[in-house]
Amino acid sequence: MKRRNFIFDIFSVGLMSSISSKLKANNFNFSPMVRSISTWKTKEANFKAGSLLDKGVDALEAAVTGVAIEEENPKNTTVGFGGAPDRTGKVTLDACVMNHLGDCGSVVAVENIVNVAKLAKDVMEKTPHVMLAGKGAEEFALSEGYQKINLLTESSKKEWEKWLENEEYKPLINIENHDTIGMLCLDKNNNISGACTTSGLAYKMKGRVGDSPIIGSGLFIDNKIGGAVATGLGEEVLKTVGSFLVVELMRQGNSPQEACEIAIKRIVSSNSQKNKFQVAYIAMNKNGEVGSYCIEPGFTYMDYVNGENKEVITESVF
Ligand code: SD4
Repeated sequence: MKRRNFIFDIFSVGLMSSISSKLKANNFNFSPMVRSISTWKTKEANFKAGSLLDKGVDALEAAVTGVAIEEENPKNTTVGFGGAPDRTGKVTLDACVMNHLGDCGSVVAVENIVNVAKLAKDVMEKTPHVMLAGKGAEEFALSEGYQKINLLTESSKKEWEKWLENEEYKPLINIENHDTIGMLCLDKNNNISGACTTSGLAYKMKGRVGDSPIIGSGLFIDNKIGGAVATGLGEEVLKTVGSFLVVELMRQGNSPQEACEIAIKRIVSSNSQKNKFQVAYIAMNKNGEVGSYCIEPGFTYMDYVNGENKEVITESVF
């Protein structure tokens, strides 16, 4: 190599690394931050995920470990163990996961297994399929060493028996009765992944499946753009493929906040029942910016960033 070229090479390498560290210092298109957001008052779960991200755990592992806290919490009657049953008294769970590579896994209408988000991850990683339903999902779980557990707690059973007296199905979903957990995590490698897990709507028809385990409705990730998760009346989220819509709106240049607002307003404008139900989205983009919007007041989400885990009140249409 000629001396001039050699000097030029050394100079250009030095210049590039100084530019790159300036970009990093200014946070320009580079996000060494970690962040975790999750639906409703899922404080402990979000803190768990956020602390794992801080330790360098990857986004999907952090999300699945975080949401497991709610799946195992008998007091959360919308997720996992202690979830409200369908109208025949059976607790059936739905969950899905999606990672930064665009791989996803899902389980629907699963009985007797607590950690269904992890099960969805196992479907993604250990089977040639994306979705397993009912008995097939349960058998797969048992073959993977999951424990068979009766998910109906005494208190959920009592509530269901009370419900049977009138059998009125009015899923007025809001803070009083809902805490399905959808979680989005951004890890140290600037990868986004997510998980969503629920027992669905209390006293739903046998066999009913909502948005939560449906990729694109309950959860969607595109690692080039960002991710979104939904909670609320699943039927309304399914009709607009809600989480996919939020991510596509971000792709078109909208901020996470703007994307959630447009997607929620689309549901409201095409719905004659308008304020009779709740739907909420939370979203995060590749730069770690977040947003959230809902139909009815009352929805909050957890936000872990820089070691701090805060509850954030979401603005609503009404
Ligand atoms: C469903 N979207 O099954 C879920 C319910 C939910 O908080 O989010 N509850 O329709």
